[in-house]
Amino acid sequence: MRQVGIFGKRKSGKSALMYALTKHKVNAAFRAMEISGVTRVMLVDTVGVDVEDSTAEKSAQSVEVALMLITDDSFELEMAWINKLRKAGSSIIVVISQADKFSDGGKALAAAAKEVSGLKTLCVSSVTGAGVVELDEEIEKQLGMRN
Ligand SMILES: Nc1nc2c(ncn2[C@@H]2O[C@H](COP(=O)(O)OP(=O)(O)OP(=O)(O)O)[C@@H](O)[C@H]2O)c(=O)[nH]1
Ligand SMILES: [Mg+2]
Repeated sequence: MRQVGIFGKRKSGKSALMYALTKHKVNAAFRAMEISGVTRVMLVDTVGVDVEDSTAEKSAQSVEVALMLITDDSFELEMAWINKLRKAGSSIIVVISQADKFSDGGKALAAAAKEVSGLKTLCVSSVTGAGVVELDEEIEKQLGMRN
């Protein structure tokens, strides 16, 4: 099955994002009566990239699209993982996670991350739901499921 992996440090919001994306997917599928959209792709939650022997290491080899979560401006470790994922052949989307915690909605951090990584960067909050639809659309775009 095609896999989309969720990567990030401990407590960066990986599991919450997985739940938010899944919930959005299921709701959208029921609206469209198109359940295939839910089952075609598997979302993979991983153990923090800052944990030794992280499951992220194994997942990095098999995901087609990787979401790399960033929550603050020290994202050197995330950048190292981005390079690793690139080498493994994954497309990568940078996610400013827990965006509701920033007074500017994560915009400044997103600009910095985009500058450094050169990658598509989106601000998402699993609590308010802000950015979830846009992220889902971007994932589908990277998977070639939409233009
Ligand atoms: N305000 C806010 N809090 C969030 C958001 N997403 C997650 N959290 C909180 O952040 C904490 C960690 O979230 P998790 O989703 O468990 O993070 P994780 O990356 O899966 O954590 P580990 O699996 O332990 O590495 C929890 O207390 C969540 O309630 C968000 O979008 N906004
Ligand atoms: Mg988790």
